Amino acid sequence: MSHEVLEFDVISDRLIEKAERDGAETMWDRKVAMKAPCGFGEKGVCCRHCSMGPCRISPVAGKGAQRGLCGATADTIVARNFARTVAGGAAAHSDHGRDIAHVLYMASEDGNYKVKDVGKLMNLAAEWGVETDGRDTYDIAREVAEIALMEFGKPFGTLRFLERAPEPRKEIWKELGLEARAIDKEIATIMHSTHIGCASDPESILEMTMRASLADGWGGSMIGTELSDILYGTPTARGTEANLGVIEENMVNILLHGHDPSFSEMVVLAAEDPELIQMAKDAGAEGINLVGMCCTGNEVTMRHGVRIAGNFYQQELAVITGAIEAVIVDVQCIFPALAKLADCYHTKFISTSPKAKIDGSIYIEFNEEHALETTKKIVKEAIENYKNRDRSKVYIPQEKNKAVVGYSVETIIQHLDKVVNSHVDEFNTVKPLADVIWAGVIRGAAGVVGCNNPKVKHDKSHITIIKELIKNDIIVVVTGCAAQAAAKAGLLTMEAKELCGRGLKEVCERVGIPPVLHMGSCVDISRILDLVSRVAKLKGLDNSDLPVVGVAPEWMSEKAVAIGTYVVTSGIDTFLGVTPQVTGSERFTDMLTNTIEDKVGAKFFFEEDPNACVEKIIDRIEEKRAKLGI
Ligand code: SF4
Ligand code: MSK
Repeated sequence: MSHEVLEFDVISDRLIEKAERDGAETMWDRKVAMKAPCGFGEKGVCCRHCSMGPCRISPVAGKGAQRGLCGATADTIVARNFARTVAGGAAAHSDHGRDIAHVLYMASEDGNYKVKDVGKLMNLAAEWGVETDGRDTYDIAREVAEIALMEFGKPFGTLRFLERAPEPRKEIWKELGLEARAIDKEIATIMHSTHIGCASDPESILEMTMRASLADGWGGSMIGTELSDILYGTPTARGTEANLGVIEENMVNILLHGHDPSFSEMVVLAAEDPELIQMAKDAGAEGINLVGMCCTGNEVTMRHGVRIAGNFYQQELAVITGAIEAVIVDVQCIFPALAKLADCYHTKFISTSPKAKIDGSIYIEFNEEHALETTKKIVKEAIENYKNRDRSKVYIPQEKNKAVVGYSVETIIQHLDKVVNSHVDEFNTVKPLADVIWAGVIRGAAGVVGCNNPKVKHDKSHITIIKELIKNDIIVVVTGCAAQAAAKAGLLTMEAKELCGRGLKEVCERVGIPPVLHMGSCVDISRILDLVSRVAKLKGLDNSDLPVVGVAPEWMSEKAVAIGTYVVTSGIDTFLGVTPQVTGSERFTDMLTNTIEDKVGAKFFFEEDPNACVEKIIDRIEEKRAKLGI
């Protein structure tokens, strides 16, 4: 077992040693067993799109196979693989968004799902031209939901939310033919065009990939975020705690992991049920302790303050504490390994989604019609399991940190309003934010997002980059597992202002915000698109003019590649701390890291060293400032 990756996090070190003693296997064991990754796969030059293959291209030019059997070159194969990765990521986010739209469609006054943020519903109805005068809220909600559902398969036209972009950005998309059409259509087009014997021109494959990525960011993800806020409430700033220390010795611990708030909201309700709390007490526990992980952890912490047990790499570690009665999951980012790991302890591993049945798990299907009934049944399973906990196998690290979470765009604007004391037209806008950036008090902004990846010391790149950015007066917004890394490191607190440069520190004090703002889950990167676009529109500029970047220091999922692509296509430079599987094609790599900028005004940077990454980010931000003359 390699302990090289553990220096940064002593908690993990202790738990991995415990796993060894308990005879439990972890990701780090499997990493050692895996040895070196396949060189062809790593460079993206292996194709198995048809059964004449798999074909793989020799890395040495002029030697060995330079084309697949059909004649596909490394450039074609890399481009096709990249496109399919983006299609996979866009499908995951968008199918999540579609599910939320279905839930909004079935919401009712007396049902499990209600409309919590009527104001946001009315705003969206107005944006989409839905009549609201004199109509019942749920009638309006149904019509809005139906329009949202049509965005997935409408035969004509382009996506409605693209209208939210600044005018120059819309022009660029129009000119390049990048305006995304129906979400499913864009994903299907990628799958079709990358079939054997279809597109082989990497330029055109990248263009259709960029268009499909917009169907994620400005389509499925934005629908997911907007409709979740309508149903479950727009997040507001609230306190929580983060890290494995939130697991309680004397309570029934339930770990909630996955992505879909329609499920997690109902688990929160079930865990608050007085009868079930009494049942837990009757079982000898002090109560029920619901804790979150990955993006579901972000969803429930933003809306309910549910504490965060950890991020992606910690899912196994939480089970290894021996104190988790049940891990309950829905979709995405769930290790199938949890089934075998749970068997080493008393933990019940319960999967709930027909889209993610997991071999070896207990399957209790969740459906929205019987939502609360089902989640109560699941919580009961956890309570009944409390008696089976083997106290001799329990070790809960005490480390945890306080955090403030829940900075939706609306909440950020409310905070900014507090410091406005002059013109009425400065209220309810991002003008104060733009003003401090233009004045140079804040040099720029960075969205730090994404996963953990065992190729990188877990959380180390996230934290190194975030700390250096705030030290250099660059305000940071975070989502996904990067947000949880920041929470665990204590960066989502007012106290973190002490780590900032003078300008950012002053802004934090005046506005009353931490220097690192938790904006939610992965689909909530659509909130970042919204925020950046509001600043650009206010200034009559394009996103690409702003001193703003995206960073994914430890990304691993297909969703992250889709995100990176839509962020770049939206005009925002994106820095990746893990190099994507494209380097087998110099041409395609150059397209992503260089020539794409000629088209959309932004590009990818691949930089695995976090300190070098920060230098490049700062250079880029200063370059943008110089161009703006600010
Ligand atoms: Fe080989 Fe072409 Fe088939 Fe890919 S599509 S496996 S390169 S023959
Ligand atoms: S959960 S996609 S590991 S951020 Fe959204 Fe975390 Fe990455 Fe999953």
